[in-house]
Amino acid sequence: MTLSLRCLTHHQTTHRALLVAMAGLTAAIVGGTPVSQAAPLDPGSPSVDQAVSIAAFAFAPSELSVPAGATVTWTNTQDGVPHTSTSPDSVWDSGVLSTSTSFSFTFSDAGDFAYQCSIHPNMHGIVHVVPNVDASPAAS
Ligand SMILES: [Cu+2]
Repeated sequence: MTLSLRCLTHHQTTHRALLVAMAGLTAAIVGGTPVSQAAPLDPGSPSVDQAVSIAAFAFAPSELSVPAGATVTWTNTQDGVPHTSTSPDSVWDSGVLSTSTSFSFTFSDAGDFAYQCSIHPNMHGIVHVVPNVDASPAAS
């Protein structure tokens, strides 16, 4: 009985070691994937949230790309001037953002979403939402 118990223990140890090795391999594959963006994607989280500041009567950056599922947060950093982040297609509307207030919107669908400040219609921005491609290798 002692012998068979030891074998069972050995088997479990080997199995666990194999799992660890596989996890390391997966991490190596993901880590080796070329990343074109400056901020590397976190394999554990498909969302890459972005921040847009509103200052000097402009959105900064006025143009950005995010994967579907990402949340964009606009923050009015301009002293004493209210702004909005408003989709003309009513996809979102921040309402009036006074100084130092923020508004967040999560983009579920891919597409190009132009927006403007409803108070200052000459302020324009656009969010490019790209399809969220799962970079992790298929488990087989
Ligand atoms: Cu404005």
